[in-house]
Amino acid sequence: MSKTPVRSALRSPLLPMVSALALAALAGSAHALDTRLVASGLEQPVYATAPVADGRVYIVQKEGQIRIAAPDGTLSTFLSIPVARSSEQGLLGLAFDPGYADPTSVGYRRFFIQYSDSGNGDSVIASYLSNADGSAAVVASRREVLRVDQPNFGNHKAGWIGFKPGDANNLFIAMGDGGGGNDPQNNGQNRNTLLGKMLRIDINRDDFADPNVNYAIPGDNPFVGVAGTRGEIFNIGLRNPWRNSFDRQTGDLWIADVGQGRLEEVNIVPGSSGGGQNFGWRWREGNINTPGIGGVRPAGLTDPNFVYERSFGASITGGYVVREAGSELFGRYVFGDFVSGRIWSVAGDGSQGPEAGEELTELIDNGAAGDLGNIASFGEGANGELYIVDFGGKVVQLLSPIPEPGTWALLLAGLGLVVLRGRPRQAAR
Ligand SMILES: [Ca+2]
Ligand SMILES: [Ca+2]
Repeated sequence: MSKTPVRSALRSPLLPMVSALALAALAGSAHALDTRLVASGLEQPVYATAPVADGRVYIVQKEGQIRIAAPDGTLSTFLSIPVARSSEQGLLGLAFDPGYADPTSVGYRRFFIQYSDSGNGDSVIASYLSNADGSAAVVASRREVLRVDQPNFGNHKAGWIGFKPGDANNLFIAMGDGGGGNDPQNNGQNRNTLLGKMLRIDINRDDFADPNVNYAIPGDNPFVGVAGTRGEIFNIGLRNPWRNSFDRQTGDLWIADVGQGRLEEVNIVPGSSGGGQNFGWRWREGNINTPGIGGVRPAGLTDPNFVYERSFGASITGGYVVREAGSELFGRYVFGDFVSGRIWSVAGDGSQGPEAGEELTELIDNGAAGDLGNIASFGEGANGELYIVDFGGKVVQLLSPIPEPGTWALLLAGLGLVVLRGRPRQAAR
């Protein structure tokens, strides 16, 4: 595992003034990124978010619960529902309505989840309302929005849902290819199924008389009116886009698609794009023809922004472009890998893979919240705080990496030596 222990220190404008002694002291002590333990003792957490800046973090557990971590780490249960939970099934996604905290909004107190139906394993999007103080979901408020039939495989259920900044009407939904090796039903390229796609639906209108189907197809979706293509589709050719995010400053959609046997990949849909990209699965895995499947690269595919191979990890967990004010990682994309447990920051324009980025794993493990294991997800707070979700039962907040108090003391001691050693020369002039 490569290490970059002095990345913060090397950027300090003070360094040219500091003696070799102070530099050595700094390099020896800046081995951690500051972290805060949000909660521990969780059962298979897979997501974390905070819709309001009140100190509470909402954490999704795969087996069907949403827990609230209070500022002191105390846990309470916000929602508990039955879900199918074998393999990659479960309660997988959570998105608070952009109007959640606005009493004048149609989305006031509303949130959305994606989960696997406990009976037949279908992927279900449903909405709920919370109670007045946000401490518990109102179970009776449940409203089914969309249901996608799933084949009889337990894997590739994707799960992420989210809203694009500035667009309160349309919910984006990540759907995996339904599972199995090599996408046996070719769902990723089948435009008549919602599997293997990024979807975009209007949750404030209803095109369907069916009381259990409650959404509308946005008129500006890329395939509206195109024969043989479902209007809900925003992007095609995805395998298992487990964790994705919008850059809250640019509106870019970062899709992290889990690879099969060779390559993990990241794709960016620019904020200005109306969608319609074909990201290639199952013909393409990353930037190669899928071994055993692909022939000649089909025309019109969009290759990933970057890929990585098995020496880095085996299941990408997409993260966020950091937009927390004051963070030294501001503008960089932070993501990880579930299997290797490694975490990187790379350029915020998608031009770098992990080999060209900065590995943060060791720096985070050495922080106050301790070692992380399987990285299941990242999450973002109301002010852009970055959370890291450890599937083993922990959520950690990555604090803006500033030197620790002990580092500053050593740095100042080093500066003092410089000043003391400089004085006689000044006096001699
Ligand atoms: Ca309806
Ligand atoms: Ca692809």
